[in-house]
Amino acid sequence: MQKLIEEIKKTSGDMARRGWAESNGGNISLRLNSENYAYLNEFQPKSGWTQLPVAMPEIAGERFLVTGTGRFLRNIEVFPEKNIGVIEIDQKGEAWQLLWGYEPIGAPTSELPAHLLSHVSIKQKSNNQSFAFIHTHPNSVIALTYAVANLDTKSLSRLLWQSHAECVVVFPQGIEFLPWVMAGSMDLGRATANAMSRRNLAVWEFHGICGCGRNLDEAFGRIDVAEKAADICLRVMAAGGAKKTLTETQIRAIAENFNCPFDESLFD
Ligand code: 2HA
Ligand code: ZN
Repeated sequence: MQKLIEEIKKTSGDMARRGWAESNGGNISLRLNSENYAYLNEFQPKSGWTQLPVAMPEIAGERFLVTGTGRFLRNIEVFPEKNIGVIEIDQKGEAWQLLWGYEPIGAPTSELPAHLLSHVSIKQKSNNQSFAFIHTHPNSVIALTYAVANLDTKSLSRLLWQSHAECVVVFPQGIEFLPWVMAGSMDLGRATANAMSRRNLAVWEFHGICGCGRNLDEAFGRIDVAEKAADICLRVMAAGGAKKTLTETQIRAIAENFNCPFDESLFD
């Protein structure tokens, strides 16, 4: 448990210092693997069962470390037990209860539908090897959703692949673009989980980005590279627009060189 707390402190502190997590913006969840169960088994549940908005039998019985609603990511380093909690899903995947955290009282992030539904997707697609999901508010990714007309998954993926040569290696499946939907809604949760079934990153128009990974470092790293590419892209636009760019042939060559099978359909 201490190791998990250290991991989430590192990630949340980095997110806050990068300016990705103003006020209570951004949230993190980590599906716990069985190594972490022993510690938590000693705890009495701290709450009754709260119904999930939809049944998720795929994650029945699973435990998640989740940041708290209304809590600030920048405070996790100082008071982890107030700002994060561990929830357990019941044996039918229909409800959650609190095992630890959110002191003195609290609940998981308002984006719980996006987190849990995405965990269903990433557990399946990774053959149970992916455990981390992050949602956050990085400036350049958000600004790009205002600055570029008619963004969609193809144009956004290509724009970022072209803006920074690392991108096709870090997110060869591209980045899903999700048109604006109300924060915290089931619609946003469903759309995000659907995106996570085929990609590791999804942009929420006018709002932020989500990323998944085997662990917090991988999820964070993917978002970090996408944000860097968005920042470069905006700087190029501010400098009068691209006079040249990485070509499709060069992007293909990079993907091949690093052995990254990428989503060809994004070049159609
Ligand atoms: O937790 O980021 O999208 C605050 C948010 C909602
Ligand atoms: Zn948000």
